[in-house]
Amino acid sequence: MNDSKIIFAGPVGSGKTTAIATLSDEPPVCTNQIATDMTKVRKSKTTVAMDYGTMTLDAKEKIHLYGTPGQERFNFMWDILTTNGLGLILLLDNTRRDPLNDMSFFLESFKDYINETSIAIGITQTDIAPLLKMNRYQQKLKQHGVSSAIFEVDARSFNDMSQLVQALLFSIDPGLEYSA
Ligand SMILES: Nc1nc2c(ncn2[C@@H]2O[C@H](COP(=O)(O)OP(=O)(O)OP(=O)(O)O)[C@@H](O)[C@H]2O)c(=O)[nH]1
Ligand SMILES: [Mg+2]
Repeated sequence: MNDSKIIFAGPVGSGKTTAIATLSDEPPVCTNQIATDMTKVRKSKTTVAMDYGTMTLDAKEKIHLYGTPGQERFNFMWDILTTNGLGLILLLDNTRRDPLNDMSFFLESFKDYINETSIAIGITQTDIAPLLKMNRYQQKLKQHGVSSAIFEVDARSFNDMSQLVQALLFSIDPGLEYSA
């Protein structure tokens, strides 16, 4: 797999598939299947393997976007997809019961990858459930020893998602620029 890739992770319904569809230059590849379990309560379809899209960096270089399945039972894909790459975008769904706990879970699950690369965090669905105080997220990040940009985003918004990608790229190399 190409080195110029970004991984999207986060719980079911946090907007990973939507974000890749929003950002991708080409129609994305997705592996959404009808949900047959608890996931169904939240939405009808869920990713079972991965999402894939691309975007152009610096008018020349392509960045490959990979979305992971949110369901833990597909977590073998998390390891497969986090080989190499530039960094991780963690999407958290603010309507879930405990988004701070979700953040801890994913920081822990992707710990090695985050240590080797970089991370940026987007909190979605804040139009439905009001955002917890941002400093609660910052404190939790600190407890994990992680430094990350963190924004309220809507995965359906190109502007929001490209801001998040830019923050990730900036944390890797302030010279990298994404030409939206
Ligand atoms: N209201 C609102 N809806 C959002 C926002 N961000 C994403 N969505 C919607 O939330 C849903 C997210 O679904 P997906 O993109 O399939 O979520 P996912 O993270 O890929 O989920 P899994 O593949 O099951 O892990 C979609 O219906 C989006 O349109 C937001 O900020 N506000
Ligand atoms: Mg998905």
